[in-house]
Amino acid sequence: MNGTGGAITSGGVVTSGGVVTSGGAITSGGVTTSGGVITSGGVITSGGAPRTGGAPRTGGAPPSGGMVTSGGAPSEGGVTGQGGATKPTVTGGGSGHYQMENLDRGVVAVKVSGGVYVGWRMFGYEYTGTDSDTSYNLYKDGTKLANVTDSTNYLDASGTSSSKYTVTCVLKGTEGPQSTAPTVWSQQYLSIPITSPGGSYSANDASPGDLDGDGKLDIVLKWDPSNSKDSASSGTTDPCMISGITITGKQLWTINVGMNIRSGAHDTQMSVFDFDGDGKAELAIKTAPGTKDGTGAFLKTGPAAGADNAHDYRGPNGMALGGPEWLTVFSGATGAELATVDYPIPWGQANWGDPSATQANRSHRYNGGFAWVKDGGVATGLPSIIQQRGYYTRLTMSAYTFRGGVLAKNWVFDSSSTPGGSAAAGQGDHSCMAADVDGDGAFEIIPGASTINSDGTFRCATGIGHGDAMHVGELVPGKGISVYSVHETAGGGDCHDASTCKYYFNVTGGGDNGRGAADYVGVGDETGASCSSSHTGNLNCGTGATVTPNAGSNFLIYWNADEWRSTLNATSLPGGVDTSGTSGCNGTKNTPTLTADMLGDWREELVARETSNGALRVYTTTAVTKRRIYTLMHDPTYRAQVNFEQSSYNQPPHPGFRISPNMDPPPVPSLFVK
Ligand SMILES: [Ca+2]
Ligand SMILES: [Ca+2]
Ligand SMILES: [Ca+2]
Ligand SMILES: [Ca+2]
Repeated sequence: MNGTGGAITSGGVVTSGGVVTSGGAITSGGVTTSGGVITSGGVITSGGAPRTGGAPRTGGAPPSGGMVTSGGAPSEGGVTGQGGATKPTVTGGGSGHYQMENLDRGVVAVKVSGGVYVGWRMFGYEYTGTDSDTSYNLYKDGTKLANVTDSTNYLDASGTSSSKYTVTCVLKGTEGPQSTAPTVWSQQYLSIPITSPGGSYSANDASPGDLDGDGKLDIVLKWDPSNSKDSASSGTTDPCMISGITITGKQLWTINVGMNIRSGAHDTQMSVFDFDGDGKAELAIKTAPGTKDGTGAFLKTGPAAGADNAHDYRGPNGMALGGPEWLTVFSGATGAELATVDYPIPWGQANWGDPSATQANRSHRYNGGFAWVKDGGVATGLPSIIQQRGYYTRLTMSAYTFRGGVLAKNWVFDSSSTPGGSAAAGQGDHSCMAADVDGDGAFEIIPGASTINSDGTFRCATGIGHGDAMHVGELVPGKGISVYSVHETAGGGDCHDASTCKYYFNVTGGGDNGRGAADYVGVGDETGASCSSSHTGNLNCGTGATVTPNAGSNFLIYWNADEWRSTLNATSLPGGVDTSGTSGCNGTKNTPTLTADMLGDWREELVARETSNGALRVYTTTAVTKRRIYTLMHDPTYRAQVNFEQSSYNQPPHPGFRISPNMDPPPVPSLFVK
């Protein structure tokens, strides 16, 4: 029910006053008894987020003003200047700003030639900034083996393949609960069996999330048919399929995206995170008539109700033109449709830069992920689904929330209509990333040569135009978030400040520069990361001076005992780790299925597909390190970028702080987990 006053029992919108018993949104005044959003005034009795004022009785996060009558704790090291920033009562840990994942200890044990390597997670809220506050007790077969103070890994020289390792955290003298004990791996990877949805399909990109709420990160896997197409090419494809698979190998569901959305790197972009804060991740993607959810049913909510699911909307080049376009949130646990709304920006008319005869290439260019952007202009620390359409000319970016069962527009940026936004037209790459570029507790969105503010307004653009590859992180020490991008038309590449779009260096010429990477990868100068590409060589990201360390042009992985990051092509791990039987993805791009801190200590795991597509393998390092960092999945910048990693031309995630041998202590992350 929509309108003034009134009551809705679930979902829906009331524009003023009224009562919502679950989910739903009231734009002013009113009461919601659980979940829901009130944009001004009003009362929420549990959960929910009133945008200004308002009084959630338990839990809830009043982002400005307001009060919490029970539970709640002032954020620590989080947002200042918002006034009254408080956070929900949490049982899982942390009392800070960002809603993050309640992960388990992630203990891995691997049989190695010198015994058993054991690694585990430090949670973000176990790090106070004072190293001596936190240590870990490692137990073997129930007996304490060691108190580990300088790292979160250990080599047990007397370990055997039947040893059982558990870990506790000792925080300011208090020992916490025991972790569960993993089975010791007999090789350097965990094998996860997967089932192809058909003979022509290969396992493609993946994004992690805790689908079943047990604290273990699971995998949302995109399946690519052999006839998938780049958006610049004509022709029909078999449908894109997406599977949910637990890390223990349980096949949860498969979604069939259907004939009206083509298969290709630029089409289906997977937003994966716990959007409603119930402890389980959801998946959000663009959908259309013909999409079947993970239960095998056609979509049926919102605009999908009564749709003609047999209708073929594809035009002469194989891409849908003018048919219904939707955004759907699916349950990560069951694959079931939870909510469907119209896609934020429809295909529409000839304003994408496409020639009128085809009308599809540039309008069917998408990116997607999630970020903690502002809600109603306020940094709530709550996640939004991010979906981008267009970047060659018209560039649009949309933020949607899914809370209390309601999928709702947060904001939409459109270079064609947002005030000042025309400067972002054409300023996007074949990827998208997110980071808080101004330290106000809300993420800006970085499509490439432009930055969109966390409230959906325009922030800045370099004007250099489109490029194929982009890296976003602390590439210049002490200077916050910077962006390295290679250039297509302009040639060369640049590194610029993500907050102001001012160049640290800008090199042009030499034609289309299709690949590039940036990070601290090797012995030498730590005054800047290496911004590398085959066209420009290796340049100090802060000065543009030629340097020696080569960051390559593909992926990167934290793997070694020291803090330098390693280059990663396809599935070729550093140090000659045997990855035979695995393959990269996406043709000449040759990207891994996924790199992320999935298990063990802060260093990254490689998730690789077996060439046969019969399994995914999760490789973990066994190089003992003396460096302790909390799990990178509790660094907000890294966590958001892990989700954007799968988008279009995959790019590796970067943390929000510099990791290299002479690094500063990591920042204390401000987070809470359910
Ligand atoms: Ca799980
Ligand atoms: Ca959820
Ligand atoms: Ca910000
Ligand atoms: Ca790890």
